[in-house]
Amino acid sequence: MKNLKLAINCCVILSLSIIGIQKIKAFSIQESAISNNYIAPPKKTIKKTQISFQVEGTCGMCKDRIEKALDKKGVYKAIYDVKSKNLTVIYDPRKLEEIQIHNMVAMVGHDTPLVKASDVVYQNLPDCCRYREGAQCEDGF
Ligand SMILES: [Cu+2]
Repeated sequence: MKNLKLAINCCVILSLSIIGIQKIKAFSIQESAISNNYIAPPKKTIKKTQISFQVEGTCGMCKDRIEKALDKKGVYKAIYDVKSKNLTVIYDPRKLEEIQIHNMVAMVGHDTPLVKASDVVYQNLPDCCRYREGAQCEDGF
């Protein structure tokens, strides 16, 4: 009887550890699929690059629009300061190139030093955001 109990216990432990191993395997397969066969370095070496450049904008709405445009995979942080017109972006250089960040901003209507927004997108901005015409917003900026 004691032996049987012991055997059952062993069985339970063995199957639990097999489940555990399978879970770990499934997880690493998923990981490598996401990163395109790229073997990710240990988590502590997350790569971050910080850049800053001028972006045309006039108000809080512009700030929201610009920051939302950068709410994308590979971007850790995007902060736009309306007063200085300075945009700071912290991103993963393995996932994005600098020019892509400029493109994301221009796509929502804001000119950057490298990419000019298309006229069509620009014309759809609210009146107070038309920085090319020297628009000023009422929210104090
Ligand atoms: Cu605006």
